[in-house]
Amino acid sequence: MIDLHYWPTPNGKKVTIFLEETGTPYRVVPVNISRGDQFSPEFLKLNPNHRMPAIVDHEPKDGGGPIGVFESGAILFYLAEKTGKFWPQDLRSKYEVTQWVVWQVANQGPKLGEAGHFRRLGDREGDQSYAVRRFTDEANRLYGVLNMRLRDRRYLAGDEFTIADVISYPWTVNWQAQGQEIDEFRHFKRWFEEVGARPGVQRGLAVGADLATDNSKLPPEEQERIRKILYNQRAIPVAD
Ligand SMILES: N[C@@H](CCC(=O)N[C@@H](CS)C(=O)NCC(=O)O)C(=O)O
Repeated sequence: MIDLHYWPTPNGKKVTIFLEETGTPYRVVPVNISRGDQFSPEFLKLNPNHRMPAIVDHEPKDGGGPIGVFESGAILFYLAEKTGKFWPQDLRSKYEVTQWVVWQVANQGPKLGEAGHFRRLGDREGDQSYAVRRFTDEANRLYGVLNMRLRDRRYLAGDEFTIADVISYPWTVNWQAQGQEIDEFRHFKRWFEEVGARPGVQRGLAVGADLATDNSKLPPEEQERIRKILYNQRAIPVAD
């Protein structure tokens, strides 16, 4: 059995989509990031970077003790290797997929995350117009990269649905909040609709819907408390 340390955000949904698509049994362990669960001593042992998702596989392939894995890209490589699904292993296909998984975690995730962050912030912390323009433009550039890539292939790595699609899709669901217009990206839109229609993807996206809260509907003091947890993070002191 796999324990999935999870909260329903785009990074978490990358893993639920994989698990639902492949029918891999798992158990959700909620990590309420608005409450600060990511800083608990137990979670820090699993991921010193205090971010979900993370997994613990209690039945690893080598027959040894439980294995913990953090970082969504590493988790998808691990699960794809374990199940033999969505990561073809011939040399050329393998690296076709690998480079797009790494592209997602190094480019699409961080930049779209910052686009959403600064666009939501308003002027609470002063004038954000440069940051909003910078990250909305970066988001636009990255949708352009997907659009160009999908112009002449069905999925990101070719004819087959792979972990490159699994990892990139959940970040595109909120294209409006990232300041984009989907009709500008015709080839991307075709892929977005096709991937979004897969039942496994829909099930994966829905996991934890009961856990999610719309923070913008909470009382102002509660919103402030959550902002302090999420947006004022500095190094955790380490004992000598
Ligand atoms: N590069 C990491 C990013 C994970 C990440 O940023 N997770 C966010 C939620 S989407 C988180 O746990 N945030 C907690 C916090 O900001 O304290 C991955 O791909 O797994």
